[in-house]
This record gives sequence, structure tokens and C-alpha cells, in this order.
Amino acid sequence: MTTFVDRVTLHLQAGDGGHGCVSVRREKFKPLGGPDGGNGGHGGGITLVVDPQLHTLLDFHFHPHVKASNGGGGAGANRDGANGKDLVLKVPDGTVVQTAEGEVLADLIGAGTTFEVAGGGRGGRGNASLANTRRKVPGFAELGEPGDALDVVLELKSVADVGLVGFPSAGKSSLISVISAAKPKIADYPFTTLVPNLGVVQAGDQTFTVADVPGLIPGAATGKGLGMQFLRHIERTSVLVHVLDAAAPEIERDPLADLDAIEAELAAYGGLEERPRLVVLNKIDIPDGRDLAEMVRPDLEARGYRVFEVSAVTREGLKELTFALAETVAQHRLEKPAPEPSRVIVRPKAVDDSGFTIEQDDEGVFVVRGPKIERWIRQTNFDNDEAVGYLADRLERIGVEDALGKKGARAGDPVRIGEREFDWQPNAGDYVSGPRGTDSRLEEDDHRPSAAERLAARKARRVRSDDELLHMASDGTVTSVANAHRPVLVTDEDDTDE
Ligand SMILES: Nc1nc2c(ncn2[C@@H]2O[C@H](COP(=O)(O)OP(=O)(O)OP(=O)(O)O)[C@@H](O)[C@H]2O)c(=O)[nH]1
Ligand SMILES: [Mg+2]
Repeated sequence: MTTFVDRVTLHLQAGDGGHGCVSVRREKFKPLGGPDGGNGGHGGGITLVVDPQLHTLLDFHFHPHVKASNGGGGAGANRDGANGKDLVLKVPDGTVVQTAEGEVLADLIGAGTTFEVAGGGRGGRGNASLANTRRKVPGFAELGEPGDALDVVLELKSVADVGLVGFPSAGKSSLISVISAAKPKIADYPFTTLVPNLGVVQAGDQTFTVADVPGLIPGAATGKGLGMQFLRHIERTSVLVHVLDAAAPEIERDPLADLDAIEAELAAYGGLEERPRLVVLNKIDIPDGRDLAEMVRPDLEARGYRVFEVSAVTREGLKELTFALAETVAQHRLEKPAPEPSRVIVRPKAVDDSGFTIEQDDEGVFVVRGPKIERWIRQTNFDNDEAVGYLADRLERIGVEDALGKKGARAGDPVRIGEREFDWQPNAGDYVSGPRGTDSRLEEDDHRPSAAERLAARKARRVRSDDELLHMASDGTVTSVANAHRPVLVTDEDDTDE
């Protein structure tokens, strides 16, 4: 028997973004050639796409852990890291994606429908990208952001036009086997069908699909028999067909009682009340069956059902049945057109993610929340003073400083953003004007040359090498050339900072 899996939990890990690189160009005669640290690559994302050839989630059952690759780190000489590889997972038509808590993220219907379920982390910018007119050679780079990590539940709700429901052995599988090319297992014991079968039916120029689900018995709602778990496969049908056994051997069973019992289970499942229904009285090839069918037909019609007497064995009455089904399906399609296939489902993302909120928690910590701000925190290398200063500057510009002050935060109060907690020190002034590599609010342990001092030193070096060049031009001796080639590199930082 082929295994059928229609519900799985997936553990997804999108790729992390690569870190940006801190590097300063080193070149002959150009000791401080400017920042050339490349950007980190973006982490690979994970996308689901509907493949109509698939009918089970079996593959995921065996491979529930899915991980996309990370972005590469940036490197010197403006080399950007490679992007991680996106993963595309094929899922059957009608797959519903939910969070572990049961919130529906997407309902994937139609060949080619795609949904990015886990986004890769952004790569961090290298120091070349972070440079501007005021911050010419940043001594820091952004960290790559972690990729989305989450668990999702995939649930398959088959997309069929017609759903067959009925007691075990009523002949549902027999029926689908004679009206379509499906070849389900058929036998005279209950619960022959353990997993849903789908068949494609052709009636005139109309084509529709039929789902045969495992039989129901009274009490299915409370888990009797195979329970009702498979009813999710008829949730999306446009018409339900009650397959009633007109020749059931048990004395207490008759088509009307069977119908009531199945209806009671459908009602317990819920959500199917409005679905149009047809009634099929099967097994009329058996003489008693035909008699019984003729006896109950008026009652069924009185209840408003269209009734079809058929035999899956002799194929009597099947033509009328399939044409009636085609008609009902067509009617339904007119009223409720199928969703356009090949849609791309994007999780709603705020267009403007720069908003933030500040709340004080029970312990008096000021908690700042906002997608953009939390991203900045993840991008910051807290071991690097300059990076911290850059962050502080960004926070001030977006208004976090002011808002904290308005909320009553005072210097030294704890503030939490994302996973980081700080003591709040209101920005005293514009940090950019402070010495490079050091933020004015961080304690200065040992002396670092100020920007002015560096500039002076650089000027002095330039004059010296210009002299050598002049000297070289006038006499051209080998020694002078060698002298000029002597590296006069002075950089403040290591090539990379990771
Ligand atoms: N004589 C006769 N027997 C039928 C007819 N349809 C089905 N059967 C028989 O009834 C038995 C059950 O048929 P299935 O098609 O397996 O019934 P089912 O409703 O799919 O049953 P489950 O899968 O257990 O829910 C088999 O032995 C079939 O051969 C019919 O029209 N006439
Ligand atoms: Mg069956």
C-alpha cells in the first residue's frame, strides 16, 4: 500500500545573511585608499510551489528539516559575498500552510502558486557601502541578519469538484473506478479505502475531479472507525454525493437511516451545510437492491435530493449521474470561479516598517519594538565601538532617543531592543565629530589619535613620499625606486572584522 501523508510539521531554517567586511584598500602610493569592504550575501529563502503532479506530503514526512544555505561574507577589494541558494519545495495542490499555533499563513491552490514561507537574512553592508562624506572610512561593517527559523504545519486539503461520502462498503471506490481512470482498492470488507483517492471524470465536453474518502460510520466525529480526519479532503468540493447501499446485508440498515447517520457526522464536522448534495442508490443490479431503491426514492426526493439509481457493477445509470454532476459542478464554477492559478502569495509586509513602540515592562525596563529598529540591532557588532556609535546615531535620527525621554527614561535606565539590553545614555552630541573608532559615550581606555592628529600624520607622510618621487624623477636610480616602493601603509584596523 502506498503511504499517504496529509499533515506534516516542517522545521524550516532560512539562510543567514553574510557579514559585511571591514577593509581598507592598500595600494602603491595610496596608503589609505579608502574603504573597500564588500557586502555580505543574502541568505537563501525557502519557497513552496504547487506541483499538480504531487498528491501527498510524504516526502516531507521523511525529511521534515529544511535548511537553506547562508550568504557568504563580504571580502576586501569590494568583493561581495555570494547569496545563499533559495530552496523551492514542491507541494500538492490544496496545501494549507499554518503556523504551529494553527494560524493559516497561506492556502496554496492552483499549479505554480508560490509562497515564500521563510525569508533568508539580509547580508550586512561592508564598510565601503557604509561610507559617506562624513564617515569616509568606517571602521565597522554590518552583521548579516539571521534567516527566518520557524515551524509550519502543512495540511493537504485535496482540491476536487465532487466528494463521495458514505458508509464503508457502500461502493464509493467502485463508483470512482468506473466513472474515472482511478484504480482504488475495492473489497467487501469495511474500511478498504484508507486514504483518499482522486479521479478525473469526463462527461461530454466537461471534465471534473472526484474524491473518494474512507467510509464513515456513526460516531466518526468521536473517532470511531477512521474518524473524520479525511473529511478535510472534501471541504473544498462543490458538490457532495451520498453513496447509499441499497443492498446492505445488515437488517437494521436502510438507505434513509444511512443518510441520516452520515448527515449527522457531516454536521458534527461542520462547514458543509451549504454544499449541494446528490444521492446515489448503489447496487441496483441486485434484485433486492433495486426494489429497495425504488421504495425509498420518493422519500429522498421529498427531502429535496436529486436521486440516481446506479450499479457500479453493470454501470447502469452512470451516464445520467456523471452528466448531472458535470452540470452541478459547472453551475458552481459559474457562481464561484476557481481562484486564478499561478498566484504568488506574499506574506503581508508593512510598507513602512520604521514605526516603533516603547513600553515599560514589569521590571522597569523600557522595551522598544519595531521591525526596522530590531533589524538594526541584529546588524550591529557590539564589540565594535564605532558600530555601536553608528547605531546610536541611527536610533537618535529615527526618534528613539526623544521618545525614550518623553516616556520618562533617565540616564542609566535599562532599555531593551530585540535581544539586547543597554543602559540608556542620552546622546550627548553628534558622535560623528568624535574621534574615529570611538564613541564619545563609551569609556576611553587608552589614547587613540584623533581625526585631526591622523590627518596631520597623513599629510606628513604624503609630503615625504612626494619628495621621494621627485627625487626619483630627477635621478632615476634604482635605490630611489626601491625606496618609493617601500610600503608606507598605515591602516587603523585589521583587514576584516568578523
Ligand atoms: N453487486 C454490486 N456490488 C457492488 C457494487 N458496488 C460495489 N460493490 C461491492 O461492494 C463492496 C465494497 O465496495 P467498495 O467500492 O470497496 O466500497 P467502499 O464504499 O469504497 O468501501 P470503503 O472503502 O470500505 O469505505 C465490494 O465487494 C464491491 O465489489 C454494485 O453496484 N453492485
Ligand atoms: Mg473504498
